[in-house]
This record gives sequence, C-alpha cells and structure tokens, in this order.
Amino acid sequence: MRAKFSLVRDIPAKTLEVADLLVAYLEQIGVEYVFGVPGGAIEPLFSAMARSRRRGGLRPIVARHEAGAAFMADGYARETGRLGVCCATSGPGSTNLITGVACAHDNNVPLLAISGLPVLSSFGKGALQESSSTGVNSFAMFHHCTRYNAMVSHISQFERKLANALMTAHLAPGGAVHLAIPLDILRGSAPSTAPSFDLAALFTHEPVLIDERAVQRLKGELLHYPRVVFLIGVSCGEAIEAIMQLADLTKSLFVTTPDAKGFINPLHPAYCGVFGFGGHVSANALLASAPDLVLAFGTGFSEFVSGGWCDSLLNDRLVHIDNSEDNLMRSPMAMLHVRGNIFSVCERLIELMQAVIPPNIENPWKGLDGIGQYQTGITLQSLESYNSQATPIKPQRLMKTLSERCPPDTRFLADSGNSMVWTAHYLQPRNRRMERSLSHVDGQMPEQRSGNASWLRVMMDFCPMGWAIGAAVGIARGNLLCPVVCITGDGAFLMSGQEITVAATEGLTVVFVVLNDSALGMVMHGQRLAQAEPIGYELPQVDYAKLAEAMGIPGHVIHSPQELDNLDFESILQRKGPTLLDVRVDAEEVPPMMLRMKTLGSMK
Ligand SMILES: Cc1ncc(C[n+]2csc(CCOP(=O)(O)OP(=O)(O)O)c2C)c(N)n1
Repeated sequence: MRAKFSLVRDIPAKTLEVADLLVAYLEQIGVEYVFGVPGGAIEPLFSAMARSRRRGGLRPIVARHEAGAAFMADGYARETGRLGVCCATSGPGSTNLITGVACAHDNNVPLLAISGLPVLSSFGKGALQESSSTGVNSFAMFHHCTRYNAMVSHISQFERKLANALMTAHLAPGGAVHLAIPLDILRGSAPSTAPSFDLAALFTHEPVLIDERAVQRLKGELLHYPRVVFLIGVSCGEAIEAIMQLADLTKSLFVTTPDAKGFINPLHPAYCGVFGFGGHVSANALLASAPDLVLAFGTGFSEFVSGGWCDSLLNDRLVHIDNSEDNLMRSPMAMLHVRGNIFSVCERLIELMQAVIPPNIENPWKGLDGIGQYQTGITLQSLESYNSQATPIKPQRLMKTLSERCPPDTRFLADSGNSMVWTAHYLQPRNRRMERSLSHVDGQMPEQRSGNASWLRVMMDFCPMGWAIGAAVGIARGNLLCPVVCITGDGAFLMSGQEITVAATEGLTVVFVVLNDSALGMVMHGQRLAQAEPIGYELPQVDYAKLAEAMGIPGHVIHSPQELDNLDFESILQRKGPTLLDVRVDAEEVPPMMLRMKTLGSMK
C-alpha cells in the first residue's frame, strides 16, 4: 500500500516532524533561507531543511558565528521586505545570536530567531547547554531584546506560538521575535500534516489606517504655514514617492536622517542634506532658520538621527507622522501627531492639497541663500581632502571614488565606526536617477514602494561593529541583481570578517572595503576630541588582502588615490563572489563626529 503523503510535499504524513511543519510555515510566507549554525539541539530543523532543499524549498545558509547569521537575516529582511530567519543551537549558540537579534529588535527589522533546547525531560539535570531556568537561562535573555519570546513546552502549543511570533514580527512596527524549541518537540510528530493557519493571506494585507482628523488638521496647517521642511526617517521606504510628491506639491525643502539618505536622490534640488550624525551644516542651518513647520516622517528621534535631541527640531513647530507608537511617544513637544501608515497619510494629504493648492504657488524659500542647491548649498566639510591626491588616501577621497565608480544600483552598507560617518557625509552616487521623485505628472498619484529599495544602509541605534559584514551577505543573497559594497573598519573586520567566506561559498558579488588605519579609529578620534586618555585604540598592522587570499578570495591593497583609480571596478563588481579592498587610509583625518562628542560631553 502506498504511504499517505502530506501537504508538505514528498514527506509521508506519519513521518512529518514539527520541524517540517515549521519549514512549511516559513515557506508559506515566502522565506527562502534560514541563516544559522547547526548543533545538537537544533539538528531536527537542519534535517527538515535538508528535506525541503531536496524538493526545491527553503535551505540553510551556514554562517561562521551566530551573530553573523542574525546580521545576515537582518540584511536579507531589509532588502527583500520578507521575514529574516536565523537559528542556533542551545547555550552558546543562542547567546552568540543575541547581539544580532538585539540589533534587529532595536531597528524594527522583522526577524524570527529559533533556538534549540535540550529535551524537556532533561531540564534541571545538568544537560549539555541547557538554556532554560534551570541552566544558563539564555531563553530569558531574549526577553529583553525581542517583541515576543516563547518556549514551546508542548507540541500542541507549537503552531499557535509560531503564528503569534510571526504575526508580531510582521505587524507594525515589526521587530525581532524568538522561539526556543526543545529537541524532542522539534523532532516530534507534527500535530497536523499542513499549516493550520494561512499566514500568507494575512501577510499580504497591508493595513492602511490613517487618522483622518489629524490629516485634516495638518492640511489646515500646511495651507496656513508656507515654509515647511520635511525630515525623512528610516521608516519611509515604502512611502518615499508619496513623500517626495507631497514635498513637490507644497514646495517644501527636505533633509534626511543618516539612515534614510539611501531612499532619496542626493542630487534632488530641494534636498538640503543629512541631519544628525555625520550630517551637513546646510541641514542644520535649514532647521535653525526657524521654518514654520517641520514634518518628521518615520523616525524615533534617537540620538544620532535627532542631532543629539536638537532644540531646532524638537519643538512646537514639529508635526510627527508615524505608524509606530514607540516613535510617537518620543515627541511629546510636537504640535501634532499624525498616526497611521505613512504612505496612506501622504496619499490622502496629496489628494486634499491638490484640490486646494493653486498649481503655480510661489516658492516660499526664494531668496534663502545656499539652501536647496545641493552642489553649492550643501557644505561638505574638508573639500580639499575629498579631492585630495595625497598618500595615504584620505577616507573622504575614497568615498568620492566609490560614489563615482560604482553603478547607481549599488547597495552600500556602512559599518559601525568611522565608516558610518564618512558615508553619511560624503557618499553620493553619481547619476542616480529617481525620476518620479524629481517631478510628477500633475494629478498622478504616487506608487507605494516595497519599502526595501535603499542604496545606503547605515545603522543608527544599536550599532554593533561587524553588522555591515553579515548584513551585506544577507542583502546580496536577497538581491542578486545589484552589486553590494560593504564599507567597514579593520577593527570590525577583525571581529566579524570571517563571514566573508559565506559570500564566497554562496558566490555573491560583495566588495568588502576595509578602511585600514591600524586603529579603532572612531575610538581614537573620540578620545582626542574629548581630550580623554589615548588608550586601547591601537590595532596590529594586518594585510587584509592576504587574509582574504588565504580564504580563496581576491584581495587588493590600495595605498594611493592612483591605485584606487586604476582598479578595475567593473570586473570586480561583476565577479560572482566577494572581493576585498584593503585601503590604507589616512588615520589622521578627523571624521565629522562632533555631534557624538557634544552629547557624550553634555549628558549628566
Ligand atoms: C560590538 C561593538 N563593540 C564596541 C563598539 C564601540 N565602537 C564603536 S566604533 C569602534 C571602533 C571601530 O573601529 P574600526 O572597525 O577599525 O573602524 P574605524 O572607526 O577605525 O573606521 C568601537 C570599538 C561597538 N560599536 N560595537
């Protein structure tokens, strides 16, 4: 007699394990990869992935360290708009995972972390790597860095807890969730032969709720107050076209937070630069010019994105537009909160404003010198370093060359350290076209984007060194069409550089640009600027190109601007596999990080 087959294809129903059902749920919502490191307690999940892989389903990508796995899942989620999934075994596997999970949590990145546990009956007996309340309780540690954290202690709980976790990760504001699953449950017989819940249907429905009364009031304010500045934050990805259209319509100027710079065209004539860490004087000047209204979209006003909680931003001329309560509670001084899906709010405002604004209203900013003209108005600091031919190469000059030589669709990432400051200030891809953001056909409504198209990813809140290295692998895995350039420091590379071998195994086009200054540069400059003791920042001189070559990855040492200019970027950016550029940068160049010094020094 033929075995009865389940809805999870090709697996006889009687041998279907909970781990197979877990895989079926992940596939149902479009997950293609689980990033992780195997181990005894999580083995049934890897076995289930081996079965799914054979039938063309999702598969594991094995990272070298569990934090790297979580960073990869984070990058994959940011790029694809899908759920990022990572896994680890119990004990040290799960504690290693925590930094990456905390990072996703702090940045509202939808991420599911799955950790194994020893079999339930062994709890309290000193089982290897026990991670519940009777061992090193790593399960509890996740409580502080997730939106949902549950242990599955009975097979019948499994689907409900998984569904709760997935929905929590998905629903706004989204974030990291964790399920700890004991080994015997993971390999136990699945309670049903196919997922009981159709999460795919729930996941495809985007909530469009808006606060109509607040929108009507904002329309009134916009008609009353002409000089408006938009501050565009990191949650604006899906709404960016609508925001740009609203800016056009209301003749508003706009600035971005550092982590939202990647959504916009930095050559847009109404763009006045980055506000916040590593930002531009022009953006500060614009806010300091006391505009009538500042419309802040999708931002939580944390230290780096608010210019150290700057008074010129956080005052009663602020209108805060967001779908996240967590963000809205950070602006009690605002004159108005408009709660709702940012795209829907903008779409509605455009509709309302189009009906009342005359087509050729006068530019309310006319006569304001230097504002709104990027090339002349945005004052890049140290222009001589930006254009310098000196050796060692100036980091500013490196940013200029990367901007010019990488194609417009390149995905850049900047790691924690000086890289984030250099990129926020100096990176601006040439010829980047976002046609519909530059001018709109009258009456045509904007499109909602998938929310994931950003040419630059910079981490603003949790900021772990090495995040960009793992996230670059995840972004490249999620998008094979665009080259990925990861800008990182030598300190971060010594911490997490081993993940470059995952890019090699997967054949992913990622260029790792290591700013080699033989120092924890941000620490060194921070100590100097704060006149603190110079200590603990030195790093050994390492040849990172040779290190890469030892891993079978092409590496180039770049000493001078000439060597950089002579590099064959075209073939490097087409290579199906990673390349490492060990760029010997001038360690003495001071990054524009005074903001951080100001807040470190002034906070009591
Ligand atoms: C995991 C982690 N440890 C420590 C820090 C604090 N920190 C921030 S930047 C930095 C130095 C980074 O040095 P490097 O990677 O060499 O980059 P550079 O600043 O020299 O460009 C340190 C230690 C951090 N952000 N993350």
